[in-house]
Amino acid sequence: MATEIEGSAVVVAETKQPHRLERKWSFWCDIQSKPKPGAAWGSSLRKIYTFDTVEEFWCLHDQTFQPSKLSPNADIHLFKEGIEPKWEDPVCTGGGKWSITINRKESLDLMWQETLMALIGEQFDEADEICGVVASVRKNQDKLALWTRTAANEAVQMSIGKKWKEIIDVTDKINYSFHDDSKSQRSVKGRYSI
Ligand code: MGP
Repeated sequence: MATEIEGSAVVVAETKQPHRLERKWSFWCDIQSKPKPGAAWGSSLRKIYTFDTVEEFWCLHDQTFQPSKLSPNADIHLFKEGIEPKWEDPVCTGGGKWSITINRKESLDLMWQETLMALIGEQFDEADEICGVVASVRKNQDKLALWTRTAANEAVQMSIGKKWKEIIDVTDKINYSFHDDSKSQRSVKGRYSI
C-alpha cells in the first residue's frame, strides 16, 4: 500500500495483490469421455490450466469452465495439481467418489460452482482426503462426482459426503462407490450412502 500527501489530503493507493490459494488446482477436460471404437478411455483427456489465485479462478470459471457450455459426453474436472483424474493415478487408486445425478443444467452449473468454491476455499475438514470434482455432461442426466482418496475409511467419507450435501444444498440420498469396484464391474453398487 502506497501513501502520498497531496496538499492536506492523504491519498492511499492500494497495490493490488492477487489473493493466493492454499494450494494449486488444475482444470481438466475430456470432450469425448466415451471413446470412439478402438480408442482407449482418456485419450482425449487434457489438463487445461493450473492456477493458484482467486482472480485466476474467477476469470477461468466465467470465461470457460462451466459445464453447461460443454457438449454431451464431455467431462470437466477440477483436481489438485499433481493428481490426474483417473483411477490409475497413485493418489486416486485406493479411492472412490460421492456421486449425484442432476436433471437441470442450471442446477449442474450452480452445484459445480459451489463445489469449486468449497474446494479452493478449503472448506472440507478432511481437505487432504479430497482429490477433485468431475462434472459429466450427458444427454439425459448430468452427473457430479467428488473424488476422495481413502475409500476404505468410512468415517472420513461419511463426513465428506455430509458436508458436500450441505454445500450443494441436496437432501436426497447420495452414494459412494469405490474405484476398485468400477474397475471390475460396469454397474457399480454404492458402498456407502448418506
Ligand atoms: P464413468 O464415466 O466413471 O461411469 O466410467 P459412468 O459415469 O457411470 O458412465 P458414463 O457412461 O455416463 O460415462 C465409464 C467408463 O469409462 C468405465 O466403465 C471405464 O470403462 C471408463 N473409465 C472411466 N474412468 C473414470 C476411468 C478411469 O479413471 N480409468 C480407466 N481406465 N477407465 C475409466
